[in-house]
Amino acid sequence: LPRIVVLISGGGTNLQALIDAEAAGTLEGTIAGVISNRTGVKGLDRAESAGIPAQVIPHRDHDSRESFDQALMAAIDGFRPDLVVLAGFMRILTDAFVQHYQGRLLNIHPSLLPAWPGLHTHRKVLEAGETEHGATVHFVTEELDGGPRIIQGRVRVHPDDDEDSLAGRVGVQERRIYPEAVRWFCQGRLRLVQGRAQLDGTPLDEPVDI
Ligand code: 3YE
Repeated sequence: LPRIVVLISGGGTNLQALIDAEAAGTLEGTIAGVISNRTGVKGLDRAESAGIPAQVIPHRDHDSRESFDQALMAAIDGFRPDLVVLAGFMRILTDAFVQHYQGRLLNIHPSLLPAWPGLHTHRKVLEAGETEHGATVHFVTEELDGGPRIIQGRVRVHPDDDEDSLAGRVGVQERRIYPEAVRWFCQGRLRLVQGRAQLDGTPLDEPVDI
């Protein structure tokens, strides 16, 4: 089975969705390790409960982004992954890191990219009066939240929504689309070819909408 390393910074709800998919036999890969840049987060308990080796690489132990990323790469490569999955991992990665895992590094972002890259997406969506919102899985490139998109899940914005209600509804979509994208990768159906995402050999000009 393809080996997956999951990077987290917090609660690990998307990690849990991947753990559940593996347990259900639908992931078609195995989570070989979990790495957090923060100690004491709930995602580490989720890994332990599932019997998955977990490690902490605190970014605060490093005085440069390059040094942290090199330590992170060494830890990740110790698990010999075929795929690295960012699941609520909150660090901007260096070009050297991104290039090392080119074509085997995925992220999930809580907006319908290319709309609303960066932080505080639910607040921005509400402030802009948008009626639609969602989540996107994409290949990671040097540009934050700018890599080729793979799959999106949409939600309607309700007139009485606040950031929390919106985050909850978007989270449901995240936990649906991330295991699906990881499954495609593990099946060998999802690839990055000449900087473009391909599913079943067909370039994805638009992400799959489910
Ligand atoms: N790095 C690159 N390209 C990408 N990291 C992520 C996606 C992605 C990536 O597509 N090159 C905002 C969080 C960014 C931020 O400024 N973070 C701080 C640290 C904040 C903290 O530690 O709490 C920083 O300096 O990195 C994953 C999502 C990153 C979100």
